[in-house]
Amino acid sequence: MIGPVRVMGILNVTPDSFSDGGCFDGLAAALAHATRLVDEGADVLDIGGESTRPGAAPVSEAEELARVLPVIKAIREVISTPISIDTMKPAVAQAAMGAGASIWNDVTALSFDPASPAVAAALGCEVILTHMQGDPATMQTAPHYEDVVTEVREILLGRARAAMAAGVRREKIWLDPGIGFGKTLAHNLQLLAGLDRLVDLGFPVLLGASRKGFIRAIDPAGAAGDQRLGGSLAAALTGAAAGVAMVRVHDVAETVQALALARAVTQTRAGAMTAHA
Ligand code: HH2
Repeated sequence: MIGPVRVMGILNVTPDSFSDGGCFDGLAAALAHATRLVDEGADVLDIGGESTRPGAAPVSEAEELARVLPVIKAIREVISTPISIDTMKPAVAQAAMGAGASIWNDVTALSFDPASPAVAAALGCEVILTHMQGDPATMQTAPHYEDVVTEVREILLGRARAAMAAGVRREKIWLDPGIGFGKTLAHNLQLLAGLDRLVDLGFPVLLGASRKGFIRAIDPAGAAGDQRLGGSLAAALTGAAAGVAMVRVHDVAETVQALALARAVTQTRAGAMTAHA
């Protein structure tokens, strides 16, 4: 049975994002895009000011703050949907919470700065711990695992324990396998196939596969970034079937529709089975 899956809409405020960068860097455009994502059914808005695509260069704290804070403040004035801040820097997370965000989405799983777990605990916010091998600049060079599902599971469990040891409450923690973060196509497919083993840990799981490069690798037509809707929906449905609690996507309306259909079918099947019992 497919349960309810929340949808996190992506709002990048970076000039170099691989999928929609540069389009939404103006404040009015960012607000319009946020409004659209919410109208389409987004349950959370994920705002990021530093690209983490493979090979991306780091951004200074000041630059990241200048990109995200005005956007968070502007959205908070007119939209009540929860906001997550996609950052690895504790100071950015802290400022974002002050401006109205309530979730810290950290692709380094609170490991970029030794102070991160304690800052997350003090903020009392929800935290998304994402698995990444290496860092964005080099992570796709030669990713290696003996058993990617087991290793990602153990590393995330270790990061969750570190967060809890620093005072983050268990119910505030989300886990994310980090599709594309230091993974080959085979690793990404193994993680999608083994999502249930991550869900089994008992933390809510977030899946971020939308428009990622592995979809191009598997598409006979080699689809560009904004032509990966089919693969993105297939990944979201795979996650839903495995029990993930939220998917991080660019195409909110289409994802909401696909998830609703898949859920309705499993509910109908369950109803039919009850009727036959
Ligand atoms: N992927 C990206 C960024 N943030 N956060 C989580 N929790 N999980 C992910 O899989 C994830 C993430 C990369 O995707 P995108 O935002 O589209 O690109 P960019 O980093 O260039 O903004």
